Amino acid sequence: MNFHVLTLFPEMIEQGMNTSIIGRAIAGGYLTVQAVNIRDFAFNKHQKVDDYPYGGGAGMLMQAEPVYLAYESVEKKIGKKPRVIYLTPQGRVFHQEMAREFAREEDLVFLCGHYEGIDERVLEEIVTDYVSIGDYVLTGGELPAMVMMDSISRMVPGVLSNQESGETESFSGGLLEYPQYSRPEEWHGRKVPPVLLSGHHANIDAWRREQSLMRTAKYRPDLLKTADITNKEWNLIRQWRKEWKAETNKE
Ligand code: 6GU
Repeated sequence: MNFHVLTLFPEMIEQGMNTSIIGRAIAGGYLTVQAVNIRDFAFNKHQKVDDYPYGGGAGMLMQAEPVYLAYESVEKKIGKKPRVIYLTPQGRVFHQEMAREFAREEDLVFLCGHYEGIDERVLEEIVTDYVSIGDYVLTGGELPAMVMMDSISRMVPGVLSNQESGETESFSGGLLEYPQYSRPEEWHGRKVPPVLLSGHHANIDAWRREQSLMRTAKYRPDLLKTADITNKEWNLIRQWRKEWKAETNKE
């Protein structure tokens, strides 16, 4: 996977993507991350890339031409038209399935906006996907681009070891992850659930499944609709809900 990031803050991308698992994947040749400085394509004396919006209004806009030339430098380099993701709160909200799908591309371009946005015409000409990372406003697209690159990377073959494998984690099977414990057996008076020390693997799997179901039902009930849940498990969830309701009525 080759990531190309069109940005006014290339250091932010370079600093942010060189640590931990992503850094290891870059060193191992599974990923490349190239930050393209849009300012390098501002062909005026002051390297200015922004201007006032026609019709008035607050703030400045990024101009079309430097963004286009930065994009074109990537297109020329890779010799094809890649998918171009524009990070914007107006986009589709990013989720795990999108990460899985983007991970199948050979090249991805991220376009990071700043100021009050980018001239609409260059967006119409180069952007293939408008993506948001959630319903809140950030000052620029760099953090969202890094969030997306992180989650896409871990879906790329070779980036995670078998040990770290993406598949048994939160959101696989559509449920939240079960709680985990390591040594010591007791900490601050809190004991590790005895079943985990039993060595009985079927019981451990059953306990973990139940914990996942319980957490999802409690904290993210919206996820239950699309998760793989048996009829027996639905009965269990209904039972818990009755109990939780009884508890809240007591308080
Ligand atoms: Cl992709 N960009 C900005 N500026 N703010 C956001 C966002 C993106 N996603 C959520 N908030």
